[in-house]
Parts: sequence; C-alpha cells; structure tokens
Amino acid sequence: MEKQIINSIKKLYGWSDKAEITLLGNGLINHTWKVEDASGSFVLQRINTNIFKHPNWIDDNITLLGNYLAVNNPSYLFTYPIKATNNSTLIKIDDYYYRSFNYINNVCTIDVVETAQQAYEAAFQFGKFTAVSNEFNAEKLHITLPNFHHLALRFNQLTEAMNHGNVARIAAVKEDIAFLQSQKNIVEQWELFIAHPDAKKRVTHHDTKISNVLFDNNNKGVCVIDLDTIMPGYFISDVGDMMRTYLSPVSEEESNFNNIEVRKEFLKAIYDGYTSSMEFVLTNFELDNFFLSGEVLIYMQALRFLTDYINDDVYYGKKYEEHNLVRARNQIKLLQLYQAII
Ligand code: GN1
Ligand code: MG
Repeated sequence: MEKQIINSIKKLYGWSDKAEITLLGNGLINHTWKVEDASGSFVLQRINTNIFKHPNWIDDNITLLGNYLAVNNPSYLFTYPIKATNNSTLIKIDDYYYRSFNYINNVCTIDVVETAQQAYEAAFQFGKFTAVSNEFNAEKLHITLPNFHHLALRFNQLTEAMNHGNVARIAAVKEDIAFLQSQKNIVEQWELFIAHPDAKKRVTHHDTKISNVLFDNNNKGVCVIDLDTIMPGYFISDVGDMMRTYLSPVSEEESNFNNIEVRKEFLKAIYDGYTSSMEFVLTNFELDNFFLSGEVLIYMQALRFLTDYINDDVYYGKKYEEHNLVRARNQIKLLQLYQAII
C-alpha cells in the first residue's frame, strides 16, 4: 500500500503513525492486513470493488445480522466491524473501500485441514452460524454477489466463453470442456433440489474454507470470519465448499494431481460437525441431499476456473501462465475422486 493511503487510514481509525501494518492471509479477492497499534491489534481489509460492486451492501449485511444476533444470541461470537473516527464502519480512500475489525487474540487460522477433528470443528462452526441465524429473515440481506452460486449460470458462462474466449486456449482444453459438459446432470440435480419446498433459503456464509474459521489453542473452533459473502443461500453452498476444500490434503493450487485425495474420514467429520450444530434446523430433504453438496461445489469451481482460463484469467488472475488451467484440472480430478466414493 502507498504511504499516503496508509497514513489516511491510520488517521481515520485513530491509529498512531507508528502502527505497524503487515499482510495477512491469502484470499484471491480481498486484501487483508494486520495492524498493530498501541491502542490494540486490528484486522484491516480492502474490498475488491471489481467483484463487490456495492461495498456498502456488505457493510449493511454485517450490521443487520450483527444487530440481530446482539439481541437474540448475545453470546454468539460475531466479528463486528469497528467504527472509524467518522462513525462509519466502511471508509473510502481514493477508489478503494476499507473496513477494520478487532483482532481476536489467542486464536489462529489454519490454511490446510490436517485432521478430521479440524474438519469437524469447522463444519460445526459454519453450521452454528446458520443455526443461530435461523429465525432471521435471510431475504433481508443484500445479494452482494448476484448469482454467485447459480450453477446453471456458471455452466452457461463456460458455453459463452467457448464462443467468445481465447481460441488457442479453447482448442487446448477440448477434453476438459467435454468432461464438464458430460456432467451437466449435476446442474439438473441442483435445479431439482432448489425447486423443492423443503430446500430452505438460509443465512449462508458462501466461503467456508478452513482459513475462515478461528481456532483456539486447544484446536477448538471459536467462530467464523470473513462475512462478505453472507447472503440468502442453500446449505449446499457451505457444506459443498467445505467438501471441496477439506477432503483433499492438497488445495486447488496443487499441480501434481497424484497428491489429490478424498479422505473419507474427513467427509464423515464434515457430516457429523455440520449436522450436530444444525440438528433440528436441516429438513429431512436437505439431509437426504447432503452429499450432493460436494458434487455441486467442486463442479462449479471447475467450471469457474476453466471459464476464467478461456477468458484469459480476467477473474482469478494468475501467478503463472497455465495457473487457472491447473486449478480447473485439479478440481476435475477432485470431482472424479469424490464421485467415486459417494
Ligand atoms: C474466491 O478470494 P477467496 O479465496 O476468498 C472466490 C470463491 C472461490 C475461491 C477459490 C468472491 O474466494 O468463490 O471458491 O476464490 N470468491 C469470490 O479459491 O469469487
Ligand atoms: Mg472470501
């Protein structure tokens, strides 16, 4: 960050000139820093406005749900954004928006799920987040990312990319496209699911990777963080993204596909953790579709990465030439392994 911007931020939050700001986390979309000031430690985040077109909607959503929980579930640990000196929880400097949270001490985040217990704890926490919000009308939330987990649309975006994208790349990924098209029945299953009256629109997190859970020193889950994508959604979004990111010992970044695995005991841990905090909340119909979640979310991510590759990496960016192709093929392999065990 530029010195000038840093200084403005420090002023707006009332932090001293000497406050130290260091990069935190590895999200693909937003930038996050840790701020260490004499007055305390904070998390500072810059919102990517190419993706979140209405940053104030994120702020509204968090405030709305936070206010509800403060009254109805005061013991629930919720990460409220802090107010800057202008009384706002969202600040704008030049073209960028920032917000800040109190840094919670004695907790840590993890980047890779190493034990089934961690998967259980995270699934329990994401379930708890939806469970404590069960009586809150999810439809009150702004749709910060329209059609974010709209599987049919993601499928159509791949078709669109094949018509307008990078011709050389399209030719090179013919087989990957053919495989993803052959799996269109997943779109149909998803459409059937959402059409059912017992598929409930809930307050869902939409980004359930393990680094969005805080753990204490005893490896117990403390709470979930990164509430930018809280929106009305289906449990499938949250459970599916946990399956996508917890089942394999390696992430979507892995280029040696032999290292991709689906760890069955981790699948059981996700099931046990989530259904334990969501007991009495999930409908029987939702429970019956628990394992569809993994297929939907892994498939969707494969579609998104391949589409981005064909569109010259406009969305996810890249660190090397074939980055999004590697990510897409990694997810295809994961999908195949997942389908083999369910
Ligand atoms: C993005 O930036 P990050 O890692 O929180 C993306 C998710 C993808 C993920 C894949 C707003 O999340 O949907 O699953 O990358 N978020 C957005 O790594 O597109
Ligand atoms: Mg995120």
